[in-house]
Amino acid sequence: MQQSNDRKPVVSSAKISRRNLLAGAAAASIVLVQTASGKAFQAALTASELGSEDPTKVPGVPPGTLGTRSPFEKPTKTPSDTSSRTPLQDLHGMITPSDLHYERHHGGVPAIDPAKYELVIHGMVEKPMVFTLADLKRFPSVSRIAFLECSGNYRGSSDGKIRPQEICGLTSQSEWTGVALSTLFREVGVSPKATWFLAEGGDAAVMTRSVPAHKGWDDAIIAYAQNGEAIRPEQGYPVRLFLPGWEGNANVKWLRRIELADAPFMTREETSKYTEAVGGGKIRQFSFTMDARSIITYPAYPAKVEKGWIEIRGIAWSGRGKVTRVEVSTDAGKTWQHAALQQPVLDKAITTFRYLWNWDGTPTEIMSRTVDETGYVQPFLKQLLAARGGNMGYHFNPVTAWYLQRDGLVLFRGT
Ligand SMILES: Nc1nc2c(c(=O)[nH]1)N[C@H]1C(S)=C(S)[C@@H](COP(=O)(O)O)O[C@H]1N2
Ligand SMILES: [Mo]
Repeated sequence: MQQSNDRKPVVSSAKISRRNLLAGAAAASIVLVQTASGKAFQAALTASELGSEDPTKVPGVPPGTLGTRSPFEKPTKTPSDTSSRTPLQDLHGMITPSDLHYERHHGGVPAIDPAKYELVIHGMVEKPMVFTLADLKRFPSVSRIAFLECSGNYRGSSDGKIRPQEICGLTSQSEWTGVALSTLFREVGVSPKATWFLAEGGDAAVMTRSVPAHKGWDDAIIAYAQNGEAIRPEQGYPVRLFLPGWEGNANVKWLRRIELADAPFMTREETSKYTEAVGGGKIRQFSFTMDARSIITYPAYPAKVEKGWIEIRGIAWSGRGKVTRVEVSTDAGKTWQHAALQQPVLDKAITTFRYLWNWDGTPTEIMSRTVDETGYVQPFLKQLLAARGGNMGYHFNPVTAWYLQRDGLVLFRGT
């Protein structure tokens, strides 16, 4: 929908046409059969779409067994064989709807019966133990809102036609609930000499990672819930390891075993994968912390804007702690202004930001960068490449620039 009144923010390019509306009604018929009220809703929708019914003149749809997304709204992830990406440009606020949380799996999503689920904790402990899901739920619970991000979360494009979803949609945020790993460490009596633990998944990849024991004592969660309900199968049902601020890969899903030791295990995911060249012939290993990052999600490709007031919106996060500042530039990086941060700003969590800007219609580049509480400043791509000896790889968090063309189309620009 386009707006001609240039004192108001301009709304992005999606046009509401009769065709879109009909497609929406068709989607409704598929989705809504699951609910008792589905047929009624579909009928009401079709009628109002055709303009033959005034929704204030007919009874609405009765309550159902499951809520539904409006059939007019169709945010989707973009799946490949190995991952699927969150549509960052279609979302609002700090929580990712659970069905839009990104997915990354090395051997597909396993089907695990929660009644048969067991977590073994052994190795350098006083008393090796096996926990059922019910056992885990009896321990004191903790909840925390934090982001998760794959360390392979960067893509660029030469023609500029790439959305936030493709650039960095391998990040999402949920409220995670479970038992603190430190609670279980005390239960089994972890030896003070144990400095690492192995986390092993019960999927076809039997994915394993070594994690420093201090993270287990500090803030690791053995999570069984996400955004108020049981963790989704794609996120590790019934139980995953959640390591706030640390690279996605180490957050082992479908967790079935933890082994305490005094050295890392040197698994495939920390030797041949998930290591990165840092220049000077050196390779960095066990680079767990996700660096600070941000991206403007509006206006962003494929949005088209008009001159006048635009609320620049985006998300910012840091695995090192809280976001203290997001700076926005609307003149290709020459000058920077402070964006407003939505409160509360949480530790190791996605924060939304906004900056009101009056575009005079001259082509320009807009961009954002995060500064976190450690003083770390999100770098430009050329700085990252210089520091890494020209190598691309994991842990790429460059500033993303968007080019506003004269006609208002917004295109990706590398930095
Ligand atoms: N068991 C197991 N755990 C896993 C994976 C996997 O394939 N198997 N993928 C890892 C990777 S690479 C990432 S980025 C995150 C993705 O978590 P998500 O799918 O819940 O977003 O899980 C990690 N944990
Ligand atoms: Mo990942």
